[in-house]
Amino acid sequence: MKPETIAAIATPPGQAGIGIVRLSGPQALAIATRLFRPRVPRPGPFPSHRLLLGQIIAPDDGQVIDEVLLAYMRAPHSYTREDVVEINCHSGWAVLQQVLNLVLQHGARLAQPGEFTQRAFLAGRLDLTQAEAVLEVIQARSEAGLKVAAGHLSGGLGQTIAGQRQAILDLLALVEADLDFGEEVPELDYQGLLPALQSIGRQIAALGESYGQGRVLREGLQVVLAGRPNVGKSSLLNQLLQTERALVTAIPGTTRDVIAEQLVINGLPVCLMDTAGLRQAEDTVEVLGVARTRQHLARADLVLYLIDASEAWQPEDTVQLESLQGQKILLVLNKCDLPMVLSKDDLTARWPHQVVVLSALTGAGIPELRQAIFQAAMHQTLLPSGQIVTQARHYHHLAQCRDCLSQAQAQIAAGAPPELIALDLRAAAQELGAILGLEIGEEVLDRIFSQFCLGK
Ligand SMILES: Nc1nc2c(ncn2[C@@H]2O[C@H](COP(=O)(O)OP(=O)(O)OP(=O)(O)O)[C@@H](O)[C@H]2O)c(=O)[nH]1
Ligand SMILES: [Mg+2]
Repeated sequence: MKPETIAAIATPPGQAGIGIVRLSGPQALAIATRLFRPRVPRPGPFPSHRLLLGQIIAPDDGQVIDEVLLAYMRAPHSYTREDVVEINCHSGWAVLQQVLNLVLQHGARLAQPGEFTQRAFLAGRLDLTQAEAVLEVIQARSEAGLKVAAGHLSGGLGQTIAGQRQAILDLLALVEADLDFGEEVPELDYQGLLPALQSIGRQIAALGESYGQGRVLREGLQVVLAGRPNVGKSSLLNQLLQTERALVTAIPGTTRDVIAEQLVINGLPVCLMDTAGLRQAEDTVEVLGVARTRQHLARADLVLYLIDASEAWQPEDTVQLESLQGQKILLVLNKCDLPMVLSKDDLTARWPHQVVVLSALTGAGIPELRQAIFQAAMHQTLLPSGQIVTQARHYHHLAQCRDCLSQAQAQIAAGAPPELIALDLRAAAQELGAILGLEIGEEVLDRIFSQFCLGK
């Protein structure tokens, strides 16, 4: 069966200079030539990879819908490897909708979200990591995130994974040869496979571990401002954002709800959350506020714990800090513009956390804080391959692969039958294959591509 021709508006809704209606499939050119009248008619076949000026005209009544630039990309030299037509219209709701309706009336059907990219994947133009990277590029919220996404799009991660998969398959081939032709080939030294297996296992584990950093690049670092009331959390939020976003008063318990704002530090996306001061709350609203603070603290990638430098150390801070054990904490010694009762040394002597001294009021120490936040996010050194995993799906398969490889090593060490070793190696290779989109179910593919926008 011939594939259907799909069409969608590929640009976001709203008024703008240009909006694009995109078609892909065997009927794309036939539909376009029925609706498009070029300014300069040319004999011969429709030129590929050229922008042509002309009009979109409704064939029924001859009404001119818009003046457009049309590009035809002949298969297989297109995004989907099918015939693709892009009609660059003026971007307004009515124009784009009318052009799309005409296209649909003349034989195309409306594309599902992500269906263009899905076709590119199914045609083998992209592996699944690259197809997923298309969405990652679109959604990137920072320079650093975009850089990683662009690397994935150009196939870097896919190649790394494919290389590891091939290494596992090579080992599997040795084991299978031993199983099938045991008598005819020299005996396989199973212990001799261990160093190679360990090396692959280490690389897979390192790739999996990069997900911590990858998730931050993709979703942003979740930073929570915490501390007793009145220590200057809201003031610090405002100072970092350079706006008067949160209310600041000298009354303890001013902030009740969590205020979340985005900022970018050295290209790193950060979600900064101001919270209600931690104390034995007095009224219902404050009790709810403190409970909410605790929820956000539990999910934080980094806690900025503020302490008022103009006051003596409060036992409550000891309690709060101890309750945050196991979390990544930066101690912020605020109000350094006032006579300081507490010093940086007092804190470093007592706590294992990094200390930044600043004034949320004057802005002194803010560059140092920004740097410390960035360093905290980038604590992991990049892998030699420079690859970072940003998708939970990839992380999951890498973890499974790593377990299969460990299992294979354990089997070899225990002198288990080769059939069992082969089983583990095959499973490990399958996990990496799933990342690349090999041997993967339609349901999983649909789920991946349904996250895309229409027209991509
Ligand atoms: N001198 C000085 N005062 C500050 C500084 N930071 C905050 N303050 C003052 O401290 C008081 C409390 O500041 P907030 O930012 O509202 O403190 P908070 O931690 O958000 O307080 P809650 O919302 O009640 O938990 C205000 O009067 C601020 O002006 C600082 O660096 N220096
Ligand atoms: Mg506040």
